[in-house]
Amino acid sequence: MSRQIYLTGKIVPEDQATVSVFDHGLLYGDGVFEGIRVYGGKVFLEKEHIDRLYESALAIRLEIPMTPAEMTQAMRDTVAANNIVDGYIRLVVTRGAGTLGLDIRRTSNPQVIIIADSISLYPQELYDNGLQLITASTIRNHPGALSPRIKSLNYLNNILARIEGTDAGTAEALMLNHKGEVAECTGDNIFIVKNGVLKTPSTEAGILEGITRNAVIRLAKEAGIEVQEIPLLRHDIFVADECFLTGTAAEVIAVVSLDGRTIGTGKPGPVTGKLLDLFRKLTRSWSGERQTLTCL
Ligand code: PXG
Repeated sequence: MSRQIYLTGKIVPEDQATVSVFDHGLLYGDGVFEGIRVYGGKVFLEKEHIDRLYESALAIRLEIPMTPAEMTQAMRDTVAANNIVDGYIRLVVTRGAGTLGLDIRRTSNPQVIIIADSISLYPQELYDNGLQLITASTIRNHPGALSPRIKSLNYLNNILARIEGTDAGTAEALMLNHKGEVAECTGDNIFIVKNGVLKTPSTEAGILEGITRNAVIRLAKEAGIEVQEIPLLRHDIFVADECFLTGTAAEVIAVVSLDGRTIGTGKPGPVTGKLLDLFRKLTRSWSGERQTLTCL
């Protein structure tokens, strides 16, 4: 069956969901996006994703031509039109069609695209045994050049690092920031566990403030686990007891080696397992009563 796509005001079959070749989203990667999960027919952490989308847009001075409430409704309508129960939403807002120049004043009609589809996860084997990482030589964008906090359509920084991982045979790649500190992976945030304390880079490290990251931090605090958002070095990962990644697609997944060096026991650790369990409980109950996270 053909997918039904929301495109700037209406839901159309995918072969009719087309944008201009003059759209600056295509010409310059000038736009923003979100990747969101649907669990039990309900959009997961809907408000958090909508807020981040509008913040990303504000940061690039892109005016989204609809209110957050209208965007939320359009997203729900697209999920329903595609009968998605457990799946994935890709929300894209482009700058719109313009001239072959950079001037945003000569663009018009930002395009809002919402795709609701099934999702392909990492293979189960990686959840059972953990994944391996390499450190990419491509550093994360300098926050003063293009802030990693903006989820923009310009993902070449991440793609170049991901290629390095693929070449090395790993599913993800670690990116350092311009100071040589651990930033994040190409599409996932990173955590370590050391002596029972959960540690992850803060947003000052130049990372995307992941919504799964924030949910895991809150779940950890609720479970009485100490959480520190602090600068981390590769050294901290090498000597960690456990390491794991968080992301919309990955949820929570253990990392068992970095650059060929075994982390901890070389197997997914107990704190990672507990947090994955808590996260799965949260997502499984999403269509039911619990649709907020309390903040401690
Ligand atoms: N860092 C980066 C650079 C990301 O792009 C995350 C961390 C995790 O953030 P969330 O909010 O998802 O917990 C991301 C998210 C994809 C895809 O199709 C990538 C992301 C999200 C959804 C889909 O590769 N990246």
